[in-house]
Amino acid sequence: ERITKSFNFAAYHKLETIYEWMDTLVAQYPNLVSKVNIGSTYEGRPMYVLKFSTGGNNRPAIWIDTGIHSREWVTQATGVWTANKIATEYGSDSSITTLLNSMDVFLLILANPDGYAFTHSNDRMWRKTRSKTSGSCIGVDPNRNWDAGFSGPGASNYPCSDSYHGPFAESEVEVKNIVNFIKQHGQIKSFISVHSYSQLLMVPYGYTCNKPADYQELENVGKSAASALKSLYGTSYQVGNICDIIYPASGGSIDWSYNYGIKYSFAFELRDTGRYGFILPANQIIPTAQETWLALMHIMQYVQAH
Ligand code: ING
Ligand code: ZN
Repeated sequence: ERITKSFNFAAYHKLETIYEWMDTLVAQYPNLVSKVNIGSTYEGRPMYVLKFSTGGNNRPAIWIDTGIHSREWVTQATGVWTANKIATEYGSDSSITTLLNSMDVFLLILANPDGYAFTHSNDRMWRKTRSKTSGSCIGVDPNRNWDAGFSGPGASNYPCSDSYHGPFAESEVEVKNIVNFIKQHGQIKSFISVHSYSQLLMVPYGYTCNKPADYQELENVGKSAASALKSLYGTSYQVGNICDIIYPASGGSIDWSYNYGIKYSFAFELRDTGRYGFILPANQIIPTAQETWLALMHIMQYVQAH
């Protein structure tokens, strides 16, 4: 109890600290939170998904990942805050309670553990995995490596590029582990991937500017979620399809999840719009997480009702 209570949610933490904190959360809320090891990374680190469940048998579920790009530190920090929010307020917050009485939530806070460790040890601006393919450059962009328009527009063939798509789709074990988990689960109704920065709430597609069949519904949900987010601190988000709102980007996770059949596929770009960019001051972690929570909750409640 003491460890969870004394954890500083307003600071950026190393991988080991976050992994230890996850254990304290599971220990404190054993009937609600468990840890699922979905496989190991290229460098052999475990990938832990926090499962929030009040029972049932493979209930319909929400997937949320943060930190697939390791340098986007406010996303992993938001993941930690969000996990704590869900665990501590189940039973008192009526929207969390109602949600978890019919659905499960899976939260992968460190979607790129090797990259995250590297941002602490060597290069704060590292984005990719740490896999070795050919030549001297290291790493693949794990958000260009999914099997959706793979190697198309907005991805690089060049292994030294920050947007290198990799030698083949799902070449990155971190991506493959997530794909295996989602397929094996079979009941994921919403797939939400959290990036920073730019203050955007995006829906498919990135590999084409053609809009998906469900575009209008997704845009409407996104706009309502963005207005809920804005209600707290006035932070403005734009909402739209990846290709039009940011840039063409192939091999992205939410394009894969949408085409796989998970209709409610969204990607966030959290604060800010560039003043600090990836190096967002730690005093913005909690406000960012709090406002993002309102958007996440809006999406999750919509999914629950549909
Ligand atoms: N932006 C995302 C990127 O991978 C994105 C934008 C999201 C593209 C979802 C495709 C799918 O480039 C950042 N900041 O990483
Ligand atoms: Zn990113």
